[in-house]
Amino acid sequence: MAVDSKENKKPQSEYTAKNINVLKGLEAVRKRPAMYVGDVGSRGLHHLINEVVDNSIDEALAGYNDRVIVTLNKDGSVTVEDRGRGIPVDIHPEEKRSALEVVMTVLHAGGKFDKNTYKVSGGLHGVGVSVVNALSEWLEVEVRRDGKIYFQSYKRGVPTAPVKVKGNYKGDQTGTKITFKPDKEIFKTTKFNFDTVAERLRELAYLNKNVTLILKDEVEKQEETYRFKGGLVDFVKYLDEQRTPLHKPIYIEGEKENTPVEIAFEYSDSYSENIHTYVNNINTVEGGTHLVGFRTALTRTFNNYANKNGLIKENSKITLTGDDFKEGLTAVISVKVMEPQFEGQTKTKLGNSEVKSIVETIVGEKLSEFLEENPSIAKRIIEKCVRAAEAREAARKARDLIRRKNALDSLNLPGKLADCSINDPEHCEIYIVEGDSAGGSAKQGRDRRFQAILPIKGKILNVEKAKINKILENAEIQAIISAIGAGIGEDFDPSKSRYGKIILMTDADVDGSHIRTLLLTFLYRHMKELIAAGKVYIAQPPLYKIKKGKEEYYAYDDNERDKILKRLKAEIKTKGKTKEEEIVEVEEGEENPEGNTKGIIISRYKGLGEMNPEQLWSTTMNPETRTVLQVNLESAAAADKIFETLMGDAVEPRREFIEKHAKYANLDV
Ligand code: 0RA
Repeated sequence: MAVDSKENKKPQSEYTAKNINVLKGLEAVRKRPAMYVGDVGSRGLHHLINEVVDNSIDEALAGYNDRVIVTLNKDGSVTVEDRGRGIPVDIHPEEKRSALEVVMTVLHAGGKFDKNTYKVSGGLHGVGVSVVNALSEWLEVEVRRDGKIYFQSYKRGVPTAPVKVKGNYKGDQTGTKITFKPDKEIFKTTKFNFDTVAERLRELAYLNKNVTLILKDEVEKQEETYRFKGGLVDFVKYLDEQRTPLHKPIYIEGEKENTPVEIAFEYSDSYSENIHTYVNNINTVEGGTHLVGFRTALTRTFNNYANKNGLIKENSKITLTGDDFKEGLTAVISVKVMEPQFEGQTKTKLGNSEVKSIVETIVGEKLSEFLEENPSIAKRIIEKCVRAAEAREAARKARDLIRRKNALDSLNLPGKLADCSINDPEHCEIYIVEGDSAGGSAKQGRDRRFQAILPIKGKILNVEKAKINKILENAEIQAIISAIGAGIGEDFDPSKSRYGKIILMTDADVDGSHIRTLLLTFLYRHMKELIAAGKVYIAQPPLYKIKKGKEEYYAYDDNERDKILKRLKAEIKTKGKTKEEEIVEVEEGEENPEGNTKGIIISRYKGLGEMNPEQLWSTTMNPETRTVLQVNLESAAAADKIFETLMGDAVEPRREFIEKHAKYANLDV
């Protein structure tokens, strides 16, 4: 039975017009997929799953769904199955065809049905399942609703037939099941990564404590179930797994003006601050009004309590400022907003001004109550903040001392910086390069108009383990701060960055990746806004140069090397003069044993310094031909864990992490 049989009775012209609109919509998505899913690489690919899962979670937020199962199928497709109400199937009053078909084929149709839910309306989220459909080779949807199982399938977003009823189901379990195969004509890669999917599902499980999220991998035969009854409290414990907390997490929950607020936080013995904020399950990495409300209430409530209970000695000259409450704080803030406004460079900053006072009021009330009831925890936290205030004072002195020497100041650029000649930050980039010899090549190879080079000597300080005054005394770190020119600590102002791109260029070996991690840790802890604004990049130097006669090729990974080798060998063979065994592969520098010109010379770049300036320019620095990886904070919580794991004190988790990820690491053996 065709559910939308009415459609067939409609005048042909109107039906055709509808279809043309749908095709135009799909075409727009397929023409510029990056506008809808961010990019056509792995990130955009995984966004497809997130988009469908977000819809299932929206059903949970509306109170109708308690379980989502994501299955990575053997054929490369993905199934997302929920126990929500099921996508409506009745005839859509304006479109005059099944609402299911409309939701699946019309851009932005998904959210138009019921306004009274916490839907996502900005950024890359909430573009709708029709986008997933448009970017899939095929997609099948099955809806259980009103006792019937409805079905429709699509090819590249176009229905293959009207919605039909496949059968009936027993019981009263409604729901939606969507299976899609990402289109390889669109995506550069169509291989899903279990860990990437798992990370988002885990995050969603923390944020939605009533929902069970299950991830199944039919290829590798693995399965994970995420369900955290403690919600945000469990999230905070997880984030602080390797730190030593001063107390049990403090949990605050409340609702005002239809805006539910949920917060968990705790203080640990660490120096860094780790706050993760969410609006409607979206990670707002640039913060916003909810964060401001939280900080304001935190500072005021603790200060009031401390004064009232004589916890700050009157003669100590110490006033606790917002910064003193940051040290060692791990917090997760989750708010649900009906009509969120997202602002900022990456549209991940909450703009709704009313949310500040909502959060501020709820935290103010609930936290005062908590402190009254738990005086010993209150005392412990305040003592910690007083120590932070004292350290801040010491750091200020250290900074002033260094500043008197002008070492952090961009007016006094470091001697080894080769600056660019253009003055416009937007078009300028700085390469922070490992080692003087690579730095030298980079200086000669660069386009000096817009590329600056800052060579860094060896391993910079591990900021995860050092106090702020030690960090500021470090010469390499001083050079970076002064070259970037955006200040540090209380003076840090990302808009003052002298460069639009900060590109880290290190060797492709273990030391290089360690140095890169140290640099990233520093930027993440002290200049996070630059990362949030998408200004930090990682250069991708080639791993191999492959030479055949006068021809030269570069390979950026082993796969690419093998492809090039295969092609070159085939070329040599077809010329009929050489057998496979006669083709010699030698390392550059080694003598070619036979003096055989048919030989292929493979050189593995052990370090950037092995490349001459021209090679460095053409493979790694020329904007026309290079690849640079943009560092993002999409999974800031995960990044935080990784930095703590790799750079913190605990040894065992670091070993486990390295062992687990060793197969992905670029180990130079
Ligand atoms: C439109 C309206 C409603 C729900 C949905 C779409 C919906 C979409 C997806 C995608 C995956 N799972 C889904 N579940 C539901 C509201 C339903 C109603 O008003 O009954």
